[in-house]
Amino acid sequence: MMHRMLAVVFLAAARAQNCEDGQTCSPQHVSPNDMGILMQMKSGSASVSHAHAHANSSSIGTYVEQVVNKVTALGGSHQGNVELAKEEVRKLALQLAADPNYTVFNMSQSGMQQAFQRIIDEMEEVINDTLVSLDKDHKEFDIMIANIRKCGLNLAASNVSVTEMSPAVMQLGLNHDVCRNVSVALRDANHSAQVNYYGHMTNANIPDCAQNFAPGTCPATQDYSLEAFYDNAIACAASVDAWAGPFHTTATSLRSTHEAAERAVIAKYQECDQAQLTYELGFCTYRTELIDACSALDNCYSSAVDVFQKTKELILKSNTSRHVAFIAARQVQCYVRVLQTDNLTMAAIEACDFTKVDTSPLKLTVPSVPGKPACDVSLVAQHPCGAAWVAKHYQDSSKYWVAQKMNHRTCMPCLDQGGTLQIDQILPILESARPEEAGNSFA
Ligand SMILES: *[C@@H]1O[C@H](CO)[C@@H](O)[C@H](O)[C@H]1NC(C)=O
Ligand SMILES: *[C@@H]1O[C@H](CO)[C@@H](O)[C@H](O)[C@H]1NC(C)=O
Ligand SMILES: *[C@@H]1O[C@H](CO)[C@@H](O)[C@H](O)[C@H]1NC(C)=O
Ligand SMILES: *[C@@H]1O[C@H](CO)[C@@H](O)[C@H](O)[C@H]1NC(C)=O
Ligand SMILES: *[C@@H]1O[C@H](CO)[C@@H](O)[C@H](O)[C@H]1NC(C)=O
Ligand SMILES: *[C@@H]1O[C@H](CO)[C@@H](O)[C@H](O)[C@H]1NC(C)=O
Ligand SMILES: *[C@@H]1O[C@H](CO)[C@@H](O)[C@H](O)[C@H]1NC(C)=O
Ligand SMILES: *[C@@H]1O[C@H](CO)[C@@H](O)[C@H](O)[C@H]1NC(C)=O
Ligand SMILES: CC(=O)N[C@H]1CO[C@H](CO)[C@@H](O)[C@@H]1O
Repeated sequence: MMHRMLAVVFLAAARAQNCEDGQTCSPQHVSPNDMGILMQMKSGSASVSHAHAHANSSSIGTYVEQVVNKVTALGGSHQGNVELAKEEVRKLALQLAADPNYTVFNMSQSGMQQAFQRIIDEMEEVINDTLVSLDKDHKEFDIMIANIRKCGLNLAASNVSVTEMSPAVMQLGLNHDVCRNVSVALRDANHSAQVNYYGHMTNANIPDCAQNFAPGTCPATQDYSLEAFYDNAIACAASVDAWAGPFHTTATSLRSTHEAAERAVIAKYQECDQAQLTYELGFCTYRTELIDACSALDNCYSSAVDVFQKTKELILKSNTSRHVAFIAARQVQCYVRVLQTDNLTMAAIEACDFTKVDTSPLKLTVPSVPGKPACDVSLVAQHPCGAAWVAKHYQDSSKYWVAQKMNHRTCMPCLDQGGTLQIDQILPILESARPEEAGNSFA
């Protein structure tokens, strides 16, 4: 008796709940026919005759059958329908449980087992749909994470050094410094060779007597006899002869040494100017590649993350509706099993509560977004021929060749974004640069 009272209260509460939901208010939802059957069920007597019992059992059977047909029609993949189906079956279970006369109706013999099984199967399909959808969402996450990672792979495949200055470009800078270093010694060698050569020529030390030879003649002096004069001329010629050979040998040697030294230093300057140009072009090429690579990474990464975030929002919504459908489907199966097994106790009905449904198969694992790989354009913030770049690479007196006041050629600036030379960068450089073909000055 206690049991029954409880059940009736529970049923009322369930109906009130349905009305609040705005889904299944009893007046609209339970047809007049259903209500009639319900009335019959409720007015049925515990001590009915066999005939009566049979007749009322049939009525209960008809009612159950109607609900089951309705639920079968409501079943399927639509999640809202699963919720409605759940309400119908739950209500049926509650109504039957509330009626002590129900015991005269044996559900397991009602010939509705097939219909029950169909509902259970349909709910299994709904559940399978949610699991398939979960799997699809996990695969979607995998693809999106792979796409984000691909941005980093593209960057690595570009072979551009993105976290430190390109070693190849640094090597070009070193080549240039080494060349200028070597040119210091060649410049000094040329200077000494010229000093030696000019010194030899300006201090010729021609024997004094040679001054007495007028052009094309022997020296003519009235004081001497012709013989004495000739003897003097021959003696003078001997001293000039002794002087001229070594003078000539040394002079030609010093001259060719100086010429060789000058050729060598000129060749080295040209080589160093070329090394400088190669360095500047190499730097600018690297700069363009780095900027392009970092900007490609930015675009790739931000759009891949954007896709991830937007899709994640959809997936989270889908997660919520999956849970609703999954739980409702499991509850429908639970209520139907209560009916199927003639186990219409409140304990059995309450065991079908949504809180009792195990949703662990629906666990959605949201991956975390892989971080953006480093790509550092600040490595090329200073570049040819910005003042800071030139100061660091060509004007830093801690460099041997700079301290030795070796000049460099006019810096070739990088192309700007539009592909043109940045003339305003050249002008200040021109002033500090070595004028074309002018000799290097000494300290
Ligand atoms: C059960 O059936 C008996 C006899 O048919 C009837 O007297 C009684 O009121 C019924 N009980 C309910 C709760 O409908
Ligand atoms: C229902 O029918 C089954 C099978 O005939 C029987 O075992 C069971 O006791 C019956 N239950 C009731 C409540 O009559
Ligand atoms: C649901 O999935 C399980 C396992 O994936 C499978 O065995 C079963 O046949 C499926 N049921 C339906 C109704 O699709
Ligand atoms: C990157 O470097 C590797 C090995 O040094 C080379 O095999 C590959 O072709 C390079 N890729 C590009 C795009 O330059
Ligand atoms: C240039 O020469 C100086 C002095 O010999 C030396 O200390 C320095 O390492 C050299 N620099 C390079 C780049 O070779
Ligand atoms: C060689 O040295 C001399 C003397 O310092 C200088 O005048 C001349 O310009 C130098 N030659 C070159 C090519 O630098
Ligand atoms: C998926 O939905 C369930 C039920 O609303 C919730 O408990 C769970 O936290 C959600 N999962 C994620 C990853 O948000
Ligand atoms: C009936 O329901 C109760 C409560 O959930 C459960 O413990 C019992 O096993 C069920 N009996 C059958 C035959 O399903
Ligand atoms: C006792 C009782 O209410 N019996 C009912 C059983 O069902 C028939 C109709 O099928 C009614 O006429 C009886 O009154």
